[in-house]
Amino acid sequence: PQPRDFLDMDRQYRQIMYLHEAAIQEVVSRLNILKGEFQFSNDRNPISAISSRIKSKESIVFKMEKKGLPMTVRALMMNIHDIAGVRVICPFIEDVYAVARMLIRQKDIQVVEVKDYIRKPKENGYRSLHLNIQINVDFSDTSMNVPVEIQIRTSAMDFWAGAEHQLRYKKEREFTAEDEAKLKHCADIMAQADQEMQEICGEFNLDRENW
Ligand code: 0O2
Repeated sequence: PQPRDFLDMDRQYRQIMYLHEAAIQEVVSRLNILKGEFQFSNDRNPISAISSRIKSKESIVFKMEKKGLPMTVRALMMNIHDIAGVRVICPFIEDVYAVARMLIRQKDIQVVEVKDYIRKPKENGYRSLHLNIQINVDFSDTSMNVPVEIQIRTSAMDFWAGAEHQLRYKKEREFTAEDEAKLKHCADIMAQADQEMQEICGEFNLDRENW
């Protein structure tokens, strides 16, 4: 490649990142509106926390490599759907589904795929509800549908996923089968706690089926 090609690639990469940053702003803003609405109405809040991230360059390259894809703009846009990531933490399991419904019914949000790792946890015990959506973003002279991965989970699920992620990426020590089993056991404890908390929530009449 010529030096000018490098400049072109860099510009295209920054453009793609900007598109996704704009989409994150849209989604986070809608979630903040919902969160604020529940604060205002003095009801309990199904949203405890909202965070977001743009996938790092390293993580993108690693994923493209894993999928055996060429590092082109087209391949990137077609195959990596979690460049923009938004995470929502909820107190109770049913809140996770309630928040998902609130998002899905919004106009100009299209659901591309739902991965329910709560009803069907991953083998290692990972639980979370993933919504792969496209949100319409207006720019100066055009509007575009941009993909965003929204992960919605309880605090217990988030505690486990955060800790597991840290351990998995520790370079000093290989992840053994025994580690996997111990972590799976912890995931089961979290799932049990979530279940019992949900039951208590029901007993206090805090379930809101029409949310
Ligand atoms: P990071 O650092 O969060 O960016 P696809 O996107 O459909 O090609 P993929 O990547 O398997 O396939 O999608 P999936 O299953 O929806 O998972 C994507 C993201 O979910 C991961 O992103 C993690 O954030 C989270 N995740 C999935 N499985 C696990 C797990 O076992 N443990 C933890 N801690 N998180 C998990 P990345 O790209 O792996 O990482």
